[in-house]
Amino acid sequence: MKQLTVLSSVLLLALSGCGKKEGMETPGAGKKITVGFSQIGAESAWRTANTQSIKDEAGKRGINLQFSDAQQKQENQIKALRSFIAQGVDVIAFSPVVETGWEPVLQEIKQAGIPVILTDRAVDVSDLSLFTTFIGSDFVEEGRRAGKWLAEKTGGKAQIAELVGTPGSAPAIDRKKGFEEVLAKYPGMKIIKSQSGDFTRAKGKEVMESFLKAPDAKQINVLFAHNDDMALGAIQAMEEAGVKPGQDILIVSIDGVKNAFEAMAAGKLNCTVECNPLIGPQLFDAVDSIMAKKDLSKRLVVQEGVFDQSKAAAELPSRKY
Ligand code: GZL
Repeated sequence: MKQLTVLSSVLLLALSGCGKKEGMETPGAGKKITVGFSQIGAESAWRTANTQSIKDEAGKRGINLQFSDAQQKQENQIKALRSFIAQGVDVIAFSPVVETGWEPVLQEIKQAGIPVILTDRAVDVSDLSLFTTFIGSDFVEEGRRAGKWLAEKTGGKAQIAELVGTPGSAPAIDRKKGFEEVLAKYPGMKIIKSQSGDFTRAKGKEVMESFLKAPDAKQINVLFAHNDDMALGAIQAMEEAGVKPGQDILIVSIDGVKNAFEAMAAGKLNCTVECNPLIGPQLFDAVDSIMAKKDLSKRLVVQEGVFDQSKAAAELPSRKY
C-alpha cells in the first residue's frame, strides 16, 4: 500500500478483473448481493458511527450483510475473512486493524475469485491486485492539519504530549507522520511525551494520568491525541488532577465526533480535525460497480474539514456522528 501515492481525488483504474472463479454463482437479476464485512471493533464513537453507516446503507439497498466485529484483534478479522470465503460471499470488505500481516488471507480470497474492498484503513502489501479499491481518509493530511492549526495557535512554541492510536495501524502511523512533518518546520514545537492510548477513552485517560504524574508534567502545555475518544479520556484525567483542559493544556485531536464538539463548546477541547466515518454509501456504490463489472478507481479519498472552538456551537446541531 505504501507504493500507492494518494493524489487529490479519484485515481488509478483497477485493471484487475473482479468476480468469482468460473462456475461460482454470481447473483442473477433479483438475487440479493451478499457482502461479508469484517469491522475492527467498537473502540470509539467514530467506529460506532462507521458501523451504523454501513449497516444502515446495506439495509437501504437490500444487501445481505454478513457483519463481524473483531474486538480490535487481527486474528479475529482473519478468521472472519476465511469464513466469508467459505460462505462464498459476492464481495468482501474490511477495515484492517493494522497495516501488515494480510497477504496470506488476501491471496486465499484472490484464489477464491472474491473481490476485496478496503474501508477506512489501508494495508501494506506489495501486490496491489490483492484488493480492488481502498475507500478512506488521507491520515497524513489529517496529521498535517492538526500540526498546522497548532503552529498557528501557539506561534510555533509548544511542549507536546502525544496520545498515539493503535500501534501499527494506518491512522496512527500516518497521523504521526503528517504531524511531525509540520513540527519539523518549527524548532520551538517538540513532542516531549508519546504513548499509545489504542484509540479508546479509557486508555487515553490512563496514559494522560501517567503523563500528569511524571516529574516533568508541568512542561506539557499541549496534548495532540490521534482521536477524540483518547482526548476526551485525557480531559477527564486533567480535570481530576486540577488541570484546566483547553486552557492550562491546549488540546488538538482528530475525528470530529459529536462529543468533541460539545467539549469544544465547553472550552475543554481546542480543535478537532474531521475524519468522516459515514462511508456506507461509498462502500455500496463500489459494490455495485464491482457487481456490474465497471472499472473502479483504486483509491477514493473522503473529503473532510477542520473545526475549532469558534465554529463548534454553530456546527454542533448539524453533526451526524
Ligand atoms: C480513522 C479510524 C480511527 C479513528 C478512531 O479512519 O480508523 O479508528 O480515528 C477509530 O476513532 O478507532
